[in-house]
Formats: sequence, C-alpha cells, structure tokens
Amino acid sequence: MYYQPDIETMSREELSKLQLERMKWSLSQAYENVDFFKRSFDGAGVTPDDLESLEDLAKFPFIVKQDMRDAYPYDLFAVPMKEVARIHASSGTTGQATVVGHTARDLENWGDCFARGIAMVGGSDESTLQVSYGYGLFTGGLGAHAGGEAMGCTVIPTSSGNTKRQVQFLADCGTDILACTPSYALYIADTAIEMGYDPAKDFKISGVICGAEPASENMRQEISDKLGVQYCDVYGLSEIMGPGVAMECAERGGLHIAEDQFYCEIVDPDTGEVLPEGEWGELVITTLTRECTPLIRYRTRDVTRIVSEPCACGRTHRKIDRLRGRTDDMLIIRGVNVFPSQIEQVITAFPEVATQYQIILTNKGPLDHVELHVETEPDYPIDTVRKLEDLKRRLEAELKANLQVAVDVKIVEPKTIERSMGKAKRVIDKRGEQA
Ligand code: DLL
Repeated sequence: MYYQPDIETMSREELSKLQLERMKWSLSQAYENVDFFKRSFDGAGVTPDDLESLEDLAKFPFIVKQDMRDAYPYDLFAVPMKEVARIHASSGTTGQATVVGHTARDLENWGDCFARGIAMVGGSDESTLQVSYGYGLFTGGLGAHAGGEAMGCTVIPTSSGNTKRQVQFLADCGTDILACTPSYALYIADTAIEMGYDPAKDFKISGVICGAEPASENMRQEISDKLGVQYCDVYGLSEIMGPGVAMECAERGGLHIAEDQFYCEIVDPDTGEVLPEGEWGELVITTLTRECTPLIRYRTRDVTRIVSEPCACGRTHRKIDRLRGRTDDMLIIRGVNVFPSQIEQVITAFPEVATQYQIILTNKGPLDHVELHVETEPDYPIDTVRKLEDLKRRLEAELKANLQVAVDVKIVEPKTIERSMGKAKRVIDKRGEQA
C-alpha cells in the first residue's frame, strides 16, 4: 500500500521539523558550494542563518531557468565531479540546454520518490513495469526505471517508439503497470485496439503512471477506460529531479508532493509574492536533500495550487492540484487567458471528435488568430458537408461558451494529426512568420 510508510504517513508536525532541518542543510549546501547562490544570497542580504522557520524561505531570492542556462554546464554543481554519478539535460528546444547532476544518493532518493507512485497504483515487488518513456537525457525513462528497481519490480525498458512492439509486450509479458506520457498511452491503446485487442479485457495491465505533459480529465478517462486501468498522474521536471516530485494516489484530487524531499510554494507569477494556501499560481520548488544540484526557490512556470486537506489514503504529504499548464504556454486570445488543456477539456467532451488536436497561432492584422485542428473519430463518419458544418458550429459555440474565446475550428480527416510517442506538440506558433 505504501512504499515508505514511515515517511509517507509522518505527522505534519514531524514532517515540518524534518523539512526545516533539511532546508537549512540545503541552503548551506547551495551557499557554501555554488558561486551563483553565494552571489544571489549576498545580493539579497541574506545568509542561510536567516532561516529560522519554513516561512523565512520567502526572504531568499528565486532562481529561474535562465540562471540555469547561464550556468551551463556545471556551474551549479555543489560537489566535485568525482561525486557526480550522472547528468541529465533538458531538451533545449527553447534555448541553451540546462544540465543537472546527480550523486549516487540523489539517484537513490529519486528511485524512492517514483517507487511511492508505483505503490499508489497498487504495484509491489511482484509487479511488471513497462517503461515507455524515452531513455536518455530526458528524465522520464531512467526516472521510472529507477522507481521500478527500487520497488523490486520486473522492469521492461521498452523506451518510447515502435508502438506495435509496445503492444506485443503488453500482451505477452504480463505488464501490470505502464509508464509513459498520456498522449503516448492513448496512442498505445488505440494501436492495440487496431491490432484487434481489447486491452481492458485481454491485458493484465491495471495501472498507468502518466506525466511530463498536461492531460485533461476527459483524456485521462479515455486512457483509463480503453486500457482498463487506474491512472496515476506523475509530475516532475529535469531541473528539480525528474518524474516523482509529486504523484497521484487512488483517491485522486491532486498529486502528493514528496514533501520530505521538496518544499513547494505558490507565488503570483507577476509579483513573485507568496500566495495564501489554496490559491492558484506559479509553483516554486526548493530541493531539501539534493547534493549535486541543490535549487533554492526554482520558478517552475507551472501553474497549480496546493491542496492541504487530509487525504483518505492516509498519506500526510500535501498535494498539488493537477497542472493547468505553464505560464509560458498560456495563450492570450484577444485578452482572454487560455491554456491548451482547457481547450482539450472542451473538445474531448464531443464523442465525434478524437483526443488529438493542434492549435495553430497566426497573425491576422494586429490580432492573434487561433485555428484549432481536430479529427473526427472513425466511428462517427461525417459524410455530408452539412454534418461537418454542424459539428464545427457546435464546437465553436461550446469553446465560446466555456472559455469566452473565438476559435476557428478546422475538422480534419481521422488519423491525420501527428501522433506523439513523447510529449505531444499541441501548439504551433506561426505568429511573426512571413506570409
Ligand atoms: O517531463 C519529467 C517527467 C518525465 C515528468 C516523465 C513526468 C513523467 P522536463 O522535460 O524537464 O521533465 O519537463 C518538465 O513538463 O515543468 C511541466 O511543465 C511538464 N510536466 C511534467 N509533468 C507533468 C504533469 C519531465 N504530470 C515540465 N502534468 C514541467 C502536466 C507536466 N505537466
């Protein structure tokens, strides 16, 4: 039921004590060993000695993604290279890659964090875990793998890709738990169905551990129904560790933060002020145990809120709500703020429409123009222009009613939007491109 019951069900009082002790250690680890933190704390007029309570953390300056890029590759490391067991790096598609190092102890903690989530979907040392996240510099594959090994599972490291073979392993090797992105889970489920299986009946699988990108409630439901599984949402980011920073138990209603390892705050993305508990804002994370790359108040740009009501599962660690998206993914359509996941939630309520879509942003004069490409489901053939126009009109009306935005819907043929085996690319920004 639990992987580390002593830690996962610790009283709030004990947990706060542990967090404070570890936070003091982490601030010193950063301040004494990393030039960046020495300069940034000194600039703000604070030293680790100024931390007497957890709330005092708000006196310390933030670190942002650009600081990590500037420190490329090793300037944020707090230990000598001899102690660095592995490095990971973010993809760098939006700029210079950011490199993060892990000591052997950091890797062990990471495996433990992910293993807690395996227990949350009912896994044990008797489970077979198929890891269909990509292996490599991306943290998905190796992070989930470490969790499986920590738990003592049989791990099948299929990595992402070769989807028919993924299905074959699910069918033949008795996979209990599948770990991959939600868009890939859906692709695997659809491929299995196309191959003539009914995964919910034919496969042993009982849980999926999906993360690395947002998924709407309808998309999660579709994955759970098609595969016949419990859905566990896993959150993480390469800067902070990788998958396992927070994971969702069977009670749902949010993802338990590994609070013995990470301290979370929610701040106003514009002012940086810490917001009262329960309010939505930007998640800021401080690592409490990381030896190689301690990060103090890292601005994740992820939008969520903290859920602190006690959970029926017995775990005492607070939760973050399911992520809405990233502050930098937020579309501002004629003044209205919209996350792609909100668009997904609206369109996936239409049975005629598949859970695959793309948002194309262009300029029309001075205004942003939003075109939404959606596919029809093969089971709902749209054979007349009138039916097609009717569906388009209903989709546009529903988007307008729910999100107050005018979106130009384009209905495309089934299976023409590119499928993803990792993180799906939902938004294509062509603003600023020459016509
Ligand atoms: O995506 C780590 C990971 C791998 C998490 C596998 C979960 C499963 P990065 O590539 O650094 O690391 O991307 C991190 O992905 O800041 C979020 O914006 C987004 N993200 C991660 N998990 C979720 C989730 C990995 N469960 C960025 N829901 C983060 C929504 C997520 N977005």
